[in-house]
Amino acid sequence: MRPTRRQALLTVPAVAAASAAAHPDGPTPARGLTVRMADPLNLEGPFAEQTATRTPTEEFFVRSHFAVPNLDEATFVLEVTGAVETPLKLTLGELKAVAAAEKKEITLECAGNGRVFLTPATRGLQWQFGAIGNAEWTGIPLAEVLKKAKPRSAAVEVILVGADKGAIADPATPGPIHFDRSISIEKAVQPECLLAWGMNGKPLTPGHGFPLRTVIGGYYGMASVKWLTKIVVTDKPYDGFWQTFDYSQYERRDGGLATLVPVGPMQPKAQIARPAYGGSVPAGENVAIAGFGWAGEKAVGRVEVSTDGGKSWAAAALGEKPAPLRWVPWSFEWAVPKTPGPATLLCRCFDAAGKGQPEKRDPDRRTYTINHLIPVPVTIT
Ligand SMILES: Nc1nc2c(c(=O)[nH]1)N[C@H]1C(S)=C(S)[C@@H](COP(=O)(O)O)O[C@H]1N2
Ligand SMILES: [Mo]
Repeated sequence: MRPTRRQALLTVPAVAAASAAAHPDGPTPARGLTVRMADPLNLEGPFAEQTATRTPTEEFFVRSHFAVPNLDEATFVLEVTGAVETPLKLTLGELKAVAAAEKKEITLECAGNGRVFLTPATRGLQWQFGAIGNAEWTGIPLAEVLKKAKPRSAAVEVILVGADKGAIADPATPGPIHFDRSISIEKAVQPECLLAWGMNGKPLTPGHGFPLRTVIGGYYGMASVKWLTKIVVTDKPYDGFWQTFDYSQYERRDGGLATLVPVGPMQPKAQIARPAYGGSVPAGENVAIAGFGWAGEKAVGRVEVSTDGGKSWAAAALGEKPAPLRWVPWSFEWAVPKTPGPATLLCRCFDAAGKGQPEKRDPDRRTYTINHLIPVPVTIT
């Protein structure tokens, strides 16, 4: 039986419901992930238990539209084709020799993170707070491979194609299609766009894209294509399934007409990890409210907390020096009132340029880019 919306929301992610064998990335970790979909396996990370800045790989959310493709490192080839002077076919060894390996800490947030909080309820995976994680990725800049392939002067976009594929019923696809996404050539040559084979110092796990994926820093997760086997440089914008039917929003009004645009840059957002959503706090004591804030391509400027449902706000203390592309931990010491009863906590993030979060949900964003303020109910006991 499907849990109700309310149950799904209040479920504490203790131990995954899937058997250990069903986990593509080894034994189910003790701290547990929540299964948002069993087949293909989609897992939500235990955000309420996230304490370190780096998310351990076994607690990192998994978002896959199709079954994990079975790729062999020994026979793996990355093809670079389309509007380039020099089409390439690179083995993993050849790819690694293109440039010096780099390590970059980058936060990935699924564009649907927080979807369970949308009213009315929408279709799509009902993520709460845990479709986000921060890892150290090892790879080379996508720019280095593009430089080698020499994009033609007319090139405008780079399509990143995954090896996974399947047919979708609604809206129907013309048979099985791959997962793919395009990004502009301007974004593709930025240093935060990696072809990565390592995650947290180890080879990618099957669920996270073994043996090669892209990590497109500052963009929502859908751009970070896993199981990357093909790069197509194009001289016109791509209108593939994953940026028209899916992962698009009404961002523009061209001549007053609502115009769909592919979802792109991660927006400023902060989330409360502790106290947990729906949890309780002891009356009259000091309690740490703690969480993470991020701002995509920009660094976090500040995070603020409200313990009175948004009437008043105070600055949270940042646990680290903020930097672009990765989240920053924050905390706030709350003197909990002496009277038992319900309380509503809120947090909000501003990027270094002062851009904050919208108070209310903007329906133009369909079911993506969810960064309006989300009240966290707690009970003072
Ligand atoms: N090939 C492929 N790449 C993909 C996906 C996919 O289904 N197939 N899902 C995307 C989405 S929507 C997200 S949010 C991220 C999640 O990365 P993760 O599973 O490593 O956390 O992968 C992206 N890359
Ligand atoms: Mo996603």
